[in-house]
Amino acid sequence: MKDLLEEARSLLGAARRVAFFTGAGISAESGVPTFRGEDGLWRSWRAEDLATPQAFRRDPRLVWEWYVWRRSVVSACRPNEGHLALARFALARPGRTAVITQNVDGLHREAAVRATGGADPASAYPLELHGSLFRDRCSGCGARTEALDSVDVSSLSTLPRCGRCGALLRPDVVWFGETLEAVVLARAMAAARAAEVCVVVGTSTLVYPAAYVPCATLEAGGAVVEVNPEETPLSDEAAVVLRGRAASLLPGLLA
Ligand code: BJW
Ligand code: ZN
Repeated sequence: MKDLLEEARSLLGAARRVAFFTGAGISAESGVPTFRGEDGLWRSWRAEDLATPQAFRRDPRLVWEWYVWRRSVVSACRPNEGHLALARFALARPGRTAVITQNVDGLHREAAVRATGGADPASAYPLELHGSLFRDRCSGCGARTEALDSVDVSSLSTLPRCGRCGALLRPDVVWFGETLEAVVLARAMAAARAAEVCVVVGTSTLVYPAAYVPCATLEAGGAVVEVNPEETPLSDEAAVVLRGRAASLLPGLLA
């Protein structure tokens, strides 16, 4: 492992531009559940019942109930040493580092704010491909708002509605069958193409089009470094695979 860590460090040292592509695994050690692991969310709930526009049309109360629970779980979680190491790396290389995440938990952003100690954290803010758990969006007109402090899920009539058009509000996340925000996806793909190294952390790389992000680095002649305790479909393509947990490995990799 020491040799592999050194190999990955030298790839990063030689790279002018670096992209990070992260998934649920980077937040696992903060206490945020992943989706597909042993204790993953999709082991206890069916994505079709909760994370599709059809599910929201069928039973918006049920979907809201699940997201209120998710918000309460994630609100109690703080960034771990992996998020913080990544944020420090990005802040030290403004304009040369892109943080691209599938996560909706806001922990990269919080890590950036913590790591600056008051200076401008923006260069370590992530591109959030799947939205944010802490924003709402109108299911009618699309207007976005900060997440409400509390949502009354006791009945359909108490669910939050848009102040502009009266349609139901929903969490501003990307469900299966929905398109990702085109500008955000385009910026992520451009950053991945421009990067000599893409560090892929804690994602099963099963969900598309997000999983095309590291492919863009590979197609442009760059290298992938994978940090994950388990094998993924991307592992064979990676120049270096670091088998282990993000919060343990990233501080050493990125110091
Ligand atoms: C650790 C660790 C530690 C553990 N340290 N690591 C092309 C091919 C095939 C299918 C499709 C395709 N194009 C589109 C599709 C369909 C679909 C899709 O991808 N399906 C596949 C699953 C088969 N995609 C979509 O529907 C997307 N939309 C779209 O394509 O629109 C165009 C279109 C429109 C209409 C019709 C047709 C096309 C949208 C996808 C939206 C995904 N949304 C979710 C929910 C977000 C909201 C919420 O959170 O509630 O996003 S699903 C869920 O999966 C979430 C995640 O962001 C995403 C990825 O999961 P992730 O992060 O990889 O987590 P896990 O759990 O899978 O993996 C964790 C990893 O961490 C594991 O590898 C562990 O080993 C590791 N780990 N501990 C480091 N400590
Ligand atoms: Zn509206």
